[in-house]
Amino acid sequence: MCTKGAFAGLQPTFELAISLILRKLNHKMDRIDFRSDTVSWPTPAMREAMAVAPVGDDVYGEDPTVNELEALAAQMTGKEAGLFVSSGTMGNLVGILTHATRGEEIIVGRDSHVMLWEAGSVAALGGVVPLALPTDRYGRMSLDAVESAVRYDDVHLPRTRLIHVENSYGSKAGYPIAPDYFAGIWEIAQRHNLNVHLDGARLFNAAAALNLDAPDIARFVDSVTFCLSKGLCAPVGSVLCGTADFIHRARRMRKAVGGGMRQAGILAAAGIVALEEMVGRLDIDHRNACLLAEGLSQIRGIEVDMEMVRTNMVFFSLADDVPLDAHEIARRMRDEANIWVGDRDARSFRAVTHYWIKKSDVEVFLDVLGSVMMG
Ligand code: TLP
Repeated sequence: MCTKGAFAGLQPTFELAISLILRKLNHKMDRIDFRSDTVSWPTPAMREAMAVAPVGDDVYGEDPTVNELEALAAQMTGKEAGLFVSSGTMGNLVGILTHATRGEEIIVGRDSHVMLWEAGSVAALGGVVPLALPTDRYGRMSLDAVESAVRYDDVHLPRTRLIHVENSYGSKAGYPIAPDYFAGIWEIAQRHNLNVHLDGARLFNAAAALNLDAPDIARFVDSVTFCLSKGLCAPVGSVLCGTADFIHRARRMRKAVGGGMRQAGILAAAGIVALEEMVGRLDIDHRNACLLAEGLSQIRGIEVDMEMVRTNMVFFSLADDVPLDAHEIARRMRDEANIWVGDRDARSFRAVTHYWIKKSDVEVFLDVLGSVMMG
């Protein structure tokens, strides 16, 4: 039976509530999770901002916190307007379907996130045809191949509408691609009257690694989506940015795919903290990734391509003479030391650094992997 007033007199202060939550979480923090930066938890400052955020109905455009986040995101990417979406996948889907419609074609790297990890959504839901090109070691399509892939006007052919690019490039160890590549893509797009969309899930990592500001990269694209919920630690969300007119149209597409949220200011509040407090510290994650890679290269049987370690990801693999497989190694690290690493396939791994991975965790990771490798 629910007794009225059972909690009377129990009025914890806000600080007490936050400290109780954090204490409750602490026992889980023993886990050291390198699988992705998506596993990063919201910071205490985010939880606090979420609790006090002013909210409204965002589908009516009346949530002040969402509006503030969208304006801040637009400013930080050098675009006119922003649109808060639930995920990077939704940002790409809404962005691409706002540019291109059924039967139109997008030119895209064949190992890009949108091709490999988004459930084929642009084709499945939007009827958009991907023309997938190979990429080089860093995630760049050849500019000649892009130019030749643009269709001429013929009733038999899909109409080319968009070039899709990514930075940092996830499947190439999160490599940060320098802006001259995007300038080249942009020139092709201008010549053929195409648009360019950037999957900048980790745009701020790329910019930090290149010692640039995000607009130095995003100026070469019509639209960009970046994630708040990866290295920036927010619990949910991405922002799609572009011209005011583009975002106006994208808002309708977001509604169509079920992405219209109501009192989303609760989530956007964490996003604002992410942009204000977390962008400037990404270099720390990059330094930890470097440290990790250097340590890995000292472990017998581990191979790591140091040139590719530029942001917060380290891809590494097992030498041919190592009898163990990557799944077994990952399982043992998890079971024996509560350290989680991504096993990409039977011979290779991905480790991603983020706010909740400290330098000392990198050292523990190296110790544990070293001993698992020895037997
Ligand atoms: N990437 C995730 C997994 O899906 C692989 C990860 O752990 O790295 N673009 C890029 C470049 C991404 O890496 C991701 C997520 C997304 C888009 C999608 O973001 P979400 O997961 O928010 O839909």
